[in-house]
Amino acid sequence: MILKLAKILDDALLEAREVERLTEAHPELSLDEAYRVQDEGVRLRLGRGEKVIGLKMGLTSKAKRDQMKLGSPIYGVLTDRMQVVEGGVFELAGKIHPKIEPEIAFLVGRDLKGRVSFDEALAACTGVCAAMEILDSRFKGFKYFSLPDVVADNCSSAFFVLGREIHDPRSLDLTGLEMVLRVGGTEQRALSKEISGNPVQSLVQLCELLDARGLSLKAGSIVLAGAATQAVQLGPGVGARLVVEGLGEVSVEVR
Ligand code: OOG
Ligand code: MG
Repeated sequence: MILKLAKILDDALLEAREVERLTEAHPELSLDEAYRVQDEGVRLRLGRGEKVIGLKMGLTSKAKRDQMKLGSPIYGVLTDRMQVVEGGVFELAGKIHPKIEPEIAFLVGRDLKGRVSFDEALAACTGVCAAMEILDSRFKGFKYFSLPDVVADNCSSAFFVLGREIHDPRSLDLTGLEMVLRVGGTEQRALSKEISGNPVQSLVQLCELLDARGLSLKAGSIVLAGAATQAVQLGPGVGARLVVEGLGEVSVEVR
């Protein structure tokens, strides 16, 4: 069943097509099984030459948990093909119903195994930057799904873009940075503490989630800490630009 479900989502991704939530046909799908579907989906992508370059945390802010009506943090995988160049063009062609959201990303310089403290997580980070994640749920409507659905679907992840300025995470107070995301005429604002109280705490939570599955965070990983505000729908000709106080900006053009 795991491989079959992974194939359904992988085909949807390749064909840019919405599918029914997996729990419609498999209401018994557990969170553990959902992570195995995610693993299998990643394996299919590695088979096509993609490389894992990091992980993303999801639902680490109240704004996101409220938007998706889901309760707890989850993680997904980032591959090299998901990275959009900063200031580059994001093509809507071949996408389903993409949304963009404001994030903070960490560069992790050494392996983090087992459960880690806040200070251990911070000490392992070699850099922090502004980032945006582009979500593109493979599920119909991109409005409602359960935790196992979204975990199986690699937590809706599709693309991400990192700011060019890399800062030392120890040189900034990561709780009070103002984040302003402008998409077309809309504006989303939040302080960075909306992400897990402090985005470093998202790394602590990620290590906990990985450890529970017998996995660990690898040196060299990029980690998206989760969105500070709700995600915003992308449309043609609508640029997206995030400015994070102290970390600079990150933008994409949308066509
Ligand atoms: C789930 C992914 C959430 C975040 O930053 O909170 C996420 C979704 O909203 O579809 O990436
Ligand atoms: Mg996100």
